Amino acid sequence: MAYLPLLALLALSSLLRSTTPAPAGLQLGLTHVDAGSPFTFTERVRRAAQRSRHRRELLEARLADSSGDIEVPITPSKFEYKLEFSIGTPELNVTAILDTGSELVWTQCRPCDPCVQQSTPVYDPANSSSFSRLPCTSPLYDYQVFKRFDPPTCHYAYGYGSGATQGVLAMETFTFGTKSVSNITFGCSKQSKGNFAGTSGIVGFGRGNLSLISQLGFRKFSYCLTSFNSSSSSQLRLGSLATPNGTASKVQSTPFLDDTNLYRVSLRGISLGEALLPIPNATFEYRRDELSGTVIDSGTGQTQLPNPVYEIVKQNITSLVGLPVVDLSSTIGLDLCFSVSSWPPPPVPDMTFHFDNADMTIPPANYMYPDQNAGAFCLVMQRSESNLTIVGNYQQQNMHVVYDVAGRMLSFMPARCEDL
Ligand SMILES: *[C@@H]1O[C@H](CO)[C@@H](O)[C@H](O)[C@H]1NC(C)=O
Ligand SMILES: *[C@@H]1O[C@H](CO)[C@@H](O)[C@H](O)[C@H]1NC(C)=O
Ligand SMILES: *[C@@H]1O[C@H](CO)[C@@H](O)[C@H](O)[C@H]1NC(C)=O
Ligand SMILES: *[C@@H]1O[C@H](CO)[C@@H](O)[C@H](O)[C@H]1NC(C)=O
Ligand SMILES: *[C@@H]1O[C@H](CO)[C@@H](O)[C@H](O)[C@H]1NC(C)=O
Ligand SMILES: *[C@@H]1O[C@H](CO)[C@@H](O)[C@H](O)[C@H]1NC(C)=O
Ligand SMILES: *[C@@H]1O[C@H](CO)[C@@H](O)[C@H](O)[C@H]1NC(C)=O
Ligand SMILES: *[C@@H]1O[C@H](CO)[C@@H](O)[C@H](O)[C@H]1NC(C)=O
Ligand SMILES: CC(=O)N[C@H]1CO[C@H](CO)[C@@H](O)[C@@H]1O
Repeated sequence: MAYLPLLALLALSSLLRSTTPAPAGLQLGLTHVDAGSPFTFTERVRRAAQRSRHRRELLEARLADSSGDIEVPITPSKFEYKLEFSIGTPELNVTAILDTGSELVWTQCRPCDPCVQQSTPVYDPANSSSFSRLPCTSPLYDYQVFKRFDPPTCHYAYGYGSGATQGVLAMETFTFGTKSVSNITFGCSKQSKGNFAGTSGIVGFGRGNLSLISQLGFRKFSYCLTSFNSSSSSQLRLGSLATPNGTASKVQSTPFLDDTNLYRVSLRGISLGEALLPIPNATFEYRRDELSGTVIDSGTGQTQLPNPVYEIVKQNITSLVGLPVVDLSSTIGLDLCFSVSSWPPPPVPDMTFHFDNADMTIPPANYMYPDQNAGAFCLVMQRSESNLTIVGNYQQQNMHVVYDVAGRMLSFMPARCEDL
């Protein structure tokens, strides 16, 4: 049986051939999971803080064990943005999570037991003329990301921390906006558990061959996330539309490092204003077989910094702000807040993440959070016990972020995402 995974590897790319030529580019709206919710601004920050922590646990578990069967403590949702599209013929509208940290595309399929609650009707393959199940002999069942069954079964299983999906592999027509693509390979989930924010499933935008971006044959995708407090939706662009805009000097690019499904980049240092923080650069180094290095993610809200890095950032921000520190971790979920008695709080400089060959400079609004109700001014980042750094989406607001998957390059530039 040892030859099977190898066979799966070799055969996979030829198995994943959707037959309708994909359009040159696609543009889709992205909605934050808390958009339209009754939560106050403070509650949204606290919820994002909680999700971010759980998301880190999920990514860490995935890096430690990539074989699909992952269990971390019971948690709320670990995802941040969702998109809309439709499945089948006739089309059924669904919403699903955008996940740059995984590759499988799946949706709940009737009959399912247990099903998780979703806000749209559950897709029924019996109602769709374009559904076709993959044969049980398909080598895809042995694909590396899936849990192995012994003896082999005609089921896939894929884990998301406390959540999971299990079902059959199939092909179906997916319609994005007005553009339909037939024979997308997906997981038809017969058993789902976890919190998927009321959506029908997940669309993986990871680096693997099963991800939507790979199946559509697009070389790249991008997103532009509107302000955290904005009611406007954000944008996801695929293919030719995901092109860096603006003058060459504003576009910064850093290569993706090889290795995992996750989008790894090389972070070298952090500056506050003009001052490079005294962080030993070995702290950011990527050491294989260790939870280390840096990942850029759309599904993590708040940037996760290794404890020694967090401490240096904290000390420097504390001396810059010069206000009394208050612990609001139980109410806002953030570790570093300052008590503000007169508004506005003192100005802070831009922060720069120095990546290999590229500087990501973010304005104060992308890392400090003023909460007038709580009388607090807080750093929107979290400390991590591991050495893994995750650049979260709060830090990526109002930036056009291009993932050139085929060219192995991350590019970004400031943008007014609401105006796109
Ligand atoms: C993905 O597909 C490419 C060719 O399209 C192939 O070279 C590569 O081995 C495949 N990767 C996996 C993990 O199957
Ligand atoms: C999709 O795949 C099915 C099963 O392999 C095949 O019968 C059908 O012709 C394909 N559809 C298109 C549009 O190529
Ligand atoms: C499905 O979504 C499209 C695009 O948003 C919309 O035009 C259409 O009315 C929706 N169909 C149903 C049945 O809700
Ligand atoms: C599936 O088809 C049945 C019978 O036509 C219909 O009652 C049901 O609403 C359909 N369900 C979905 C999810 O399309
Ligand atoms: C750390 O700094 C040293 C000396 O400046 C340099 O040679 C090395 O390449 C740096 N390492 C990283 C990972 O940036
Ligand atoms: C949203 O955040 C921006 C930037 O921090 C700020 O200028 C704006 O006033 C905020 N809007 C609301 C409604 O809080
Ligand atoms: C983080 O990396 C440092 C070396 O830079 C090492 O001493 C430390 O043990 C690592 N921490 C963890 C939790 O792996
Ligand atoms: C790029 O610039 C053009 C023209 O200014 C604009 O229409 C388009 O929306 C911009 N796209 C992005 C991703 O910024
Ligand atoms: C400007 C400033 O406060 N810099 C400090 C940043 O933190 C390091 C480590 O605590 C100090 O050595 C710097 O003086």
